[in-house]
Amino acid sequence: MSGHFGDQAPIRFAGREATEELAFRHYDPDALVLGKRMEDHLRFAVCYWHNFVWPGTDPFGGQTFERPWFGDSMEQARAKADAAFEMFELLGVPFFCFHDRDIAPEGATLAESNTNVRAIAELFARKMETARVRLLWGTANLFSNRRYMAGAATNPDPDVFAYAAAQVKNVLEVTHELGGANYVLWGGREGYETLLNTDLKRELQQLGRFLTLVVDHKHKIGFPGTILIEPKPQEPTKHQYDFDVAAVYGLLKTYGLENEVKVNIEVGHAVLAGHSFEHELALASALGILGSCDINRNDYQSGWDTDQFPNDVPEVALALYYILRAGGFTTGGLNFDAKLRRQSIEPDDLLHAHVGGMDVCARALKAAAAMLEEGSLERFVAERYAGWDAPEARKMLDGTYDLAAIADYVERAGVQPTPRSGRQEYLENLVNRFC
Ligand code: XLS
Ligand code: NI
Ligand code: NI
Repeated sequence: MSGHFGDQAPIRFAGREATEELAFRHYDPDALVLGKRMEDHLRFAVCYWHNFVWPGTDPFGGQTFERPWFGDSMEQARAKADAAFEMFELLGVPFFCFHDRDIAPEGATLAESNTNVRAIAELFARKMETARVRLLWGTANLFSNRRYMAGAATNPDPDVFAYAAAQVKNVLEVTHELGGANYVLWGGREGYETLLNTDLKRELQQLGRFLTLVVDHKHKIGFPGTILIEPKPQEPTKHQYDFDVAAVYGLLKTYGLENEVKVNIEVGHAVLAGHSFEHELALASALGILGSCDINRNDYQSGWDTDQFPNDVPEVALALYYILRAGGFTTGGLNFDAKLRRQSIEPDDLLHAHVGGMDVCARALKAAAAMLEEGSLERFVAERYAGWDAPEARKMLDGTYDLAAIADYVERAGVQPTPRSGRQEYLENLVNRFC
């Protein structure tokens, strides 16, 4: 059948020697890595918005993509769904993700918008009877419409809070009905531009209440998926309340939600926050809130969210190393929240982008698994902290010793710390042997 992607056949694993351009050279869904199928480790998802909605604009230029489904009618929304499912099948990805406003046009009222979303969700459900793609997560767009210019949950106007809550209720229910594995809340505009017009304390309380409402509703409808917050430090608002993993954890603790909500960590957002991706992953894992990832990268020279497809194997390998160490994904996965460059206007540019990204992640997975199996990295860290197994060291942590007892111990035992090398260069060389 000829569709948006012409007569392109489904893209298959053909190995390193593949001669066709559109083939997987490393991503072999059934290959076992650490005893688990590659597909089940990586849990790739394609995002609806950048691929099928974004017109290719930049701050200086308008639309560059000409997709037949661009427009505001339900007929175009259905054509868009056809193209999306065609691409999911060609790539063989196990998951996709969407915002309510990606899939269906906004109506004059919320009721009308919700009806549109539902109609397309029903179309998805019918397509999913035969397609193998599943829903990784759904989310509500609480940032594009001008009503949200001063935030959604953190808006000074309670009517906006109410509207956003009603919108989330609809998408959470649709996500549940489609068997979604997670529901994502990205802060969108939950932040502020200037303190001069902002009651920061009140806005944080509103945000806490909003999150609690979402979690309560999840339980009420019996949604078994995970609620995820996606941290981002700036863009769109100057000061975002969900700046990074640490800030989100603080919010969750404050509102007693640390066992209810996890994080969806995006590479580019981590970089914008002045962290590395693996820092955010390791911290989330240490705090018990590692949920899922948006695996698009940023340009290191540009100070904004450029949402590019991953293409740096060592960078992704380190990230996957920490994901594997955390036990891998349960409900989460790797979502390509990535967009083409605006000159890539051919339909098959979308395929090349995803195939490349999936192959990079597959190579990185193999490298990360090898690092873990070989074990030197883990051993080095374990040995570095081995002193803490000594009885006197334990007493300092378990409460046996107070400050005075520790001082006593230092005197009694003649404690004299000896500095040891952190061996960073040796460890970096070690990592490079696997990538
Ligand atoms: C924006 C975010 C957004 C979320 C979903 O920077 O990455 O795309 O992933 O709302
Ligand atoms: Ni982003
Ligand atoms: Ni994202």
